[in-house]
Amino acid sequence: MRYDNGGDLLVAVLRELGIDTVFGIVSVHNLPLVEAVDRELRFVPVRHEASAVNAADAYGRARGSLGCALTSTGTGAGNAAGSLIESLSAGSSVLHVTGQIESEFLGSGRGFIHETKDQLGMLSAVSAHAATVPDTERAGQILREAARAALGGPGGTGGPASVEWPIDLQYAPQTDGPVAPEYPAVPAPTDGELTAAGALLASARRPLVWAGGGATGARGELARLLEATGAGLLTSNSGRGTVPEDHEQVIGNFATTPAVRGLLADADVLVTIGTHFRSNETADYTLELPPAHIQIDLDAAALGRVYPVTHPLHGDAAPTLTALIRHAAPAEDGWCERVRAARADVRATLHDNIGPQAAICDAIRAALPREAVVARDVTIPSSSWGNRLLEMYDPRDNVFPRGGGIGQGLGMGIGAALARPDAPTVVMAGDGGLAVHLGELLTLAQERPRLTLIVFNDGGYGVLRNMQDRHSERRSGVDLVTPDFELLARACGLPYLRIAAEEHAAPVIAEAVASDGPTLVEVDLAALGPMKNPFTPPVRIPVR
Ligand SMILES: Cc1ncc(C[n+]2csc(CCOP(=O)(O)OP(=O)(O)O)c2C)c(N)n1
Repeated sequence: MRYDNGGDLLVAVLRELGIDTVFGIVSVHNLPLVEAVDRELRFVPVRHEASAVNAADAYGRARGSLGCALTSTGTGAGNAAGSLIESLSAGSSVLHVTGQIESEFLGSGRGFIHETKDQLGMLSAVSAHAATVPDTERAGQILREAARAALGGPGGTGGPASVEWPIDLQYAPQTDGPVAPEYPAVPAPTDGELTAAGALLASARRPLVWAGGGATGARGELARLLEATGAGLLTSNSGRGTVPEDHEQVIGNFATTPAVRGLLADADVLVTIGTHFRSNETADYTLELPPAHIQIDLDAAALGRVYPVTHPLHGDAAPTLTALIRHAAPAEDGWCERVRAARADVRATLHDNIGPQAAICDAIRAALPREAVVARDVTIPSSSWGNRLLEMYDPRDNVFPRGGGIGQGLGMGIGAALARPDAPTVVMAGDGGLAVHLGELLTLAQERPRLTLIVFNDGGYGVLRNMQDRHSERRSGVDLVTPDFELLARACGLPYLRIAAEEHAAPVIAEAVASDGPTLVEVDLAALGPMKNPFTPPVRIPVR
């Protein structure tokens, strides 16, 4: 197959991948790519390359597939790096295509416009896969290999894949031939390992299950395991919604609460599936887990990395769970009731602790259809209740920066909203996180997706302010100037609504979510009133 230039070839590959929307910033070093995408698909001109990657990342997450970002050489590619780190941390699927200087001058250090030192090395450091297009015969192959690496697919764990493409080669006619995809073999536990783990599961009287992001491909199997055993399900933040969170055995992302610690202390078998046991989900790895531990993971390095494992099962979640379920037996009388009681307890306690913000949590869930994306920046309302109490029914709806970097929520929300135009999207952001990429308000105003942006305004970096108030003698770098959000919304041509009291929450959020375009909702936290206790993150501070 021949194409007039690289842009036409990129469009053909994106169509194969089912991608209809691409996020990026145009440049002299990606012009043929941007023009072809804009002509044939949808090109969304965001205002910062980091947001292009965030939007592409969330587009992929919200569809359970892959997103694409286009950036420029040098500073443009460098600007993308922070968000590529987020995708690397999440194992999410981003195809990042970036420019490069003319192939003739590559690596010559002449100071060619936008040239940078070892761009491929930089991309390799922040991507799961990175490659350079070397000529006009192999661009299609390089792009497809990158997409395959990003998607993970059988045997792979996925992540961002970057392709740099010299500008002279982008302009040149391309030839492209079909290349049979080569997938690594999918690992699977041995029959002996499965039999031993099955025997342990069959003996379990008080089982618990813990699901991470690696379980999201085994939704039905996980639900069947819960039904067959009566086990309670804990999840990491990434595993949320794998089984809908209104299922009465789903305790969810509450592992470190007193009620769940009690349950963990009494459980006799724990089955964990595709989870990292991140520091913030295990109280810096101090959370105690039952010693009898069946751990399923596609990544051999994850087995036993954080917690000891008695029965490691190296394999894909769905087939491994299917094999295990054959051995499942019901728990002892009363266990399932304890699980349900713990579920109710942790939710009621948190609902109470967050004070007036509970009205906002309830209003979001009441206004949204069951399947709608909630994209969250790193702000106190996310960390305290958005990541736990606000129910999720599908992992594709649960978009948040797993690496904890602020400023990514709005870009992610825009990507998700354009990926899923049939349902409204909500973004939760703090005034501090929003300020990082305030320019994306203009992308929002331009593209006008069905997106409600809720800005929790506390005049600065609240979470660090709370930490300093608790542990330090003075505040440093946390009290910030915030814009008048009403004026800002007006300047951007965005509708604006305000929540300054609990009773505003339901009508305001219902109105915003019902709109067929964007709305900026400001929550005036000073007017709304405090939570019962100031929120501080679960990080260790040495005694000073
Ligand atoms: C990229 C990045 N820079 C710095 C931080 C440190 N940090 C974590 S939360 C936070 C404050 C966020 O403020 P805001 O969005 O207003 O939310 P609030 O804490 O006030 O709820 C900062 C600076 C971070 N997580 N990521």
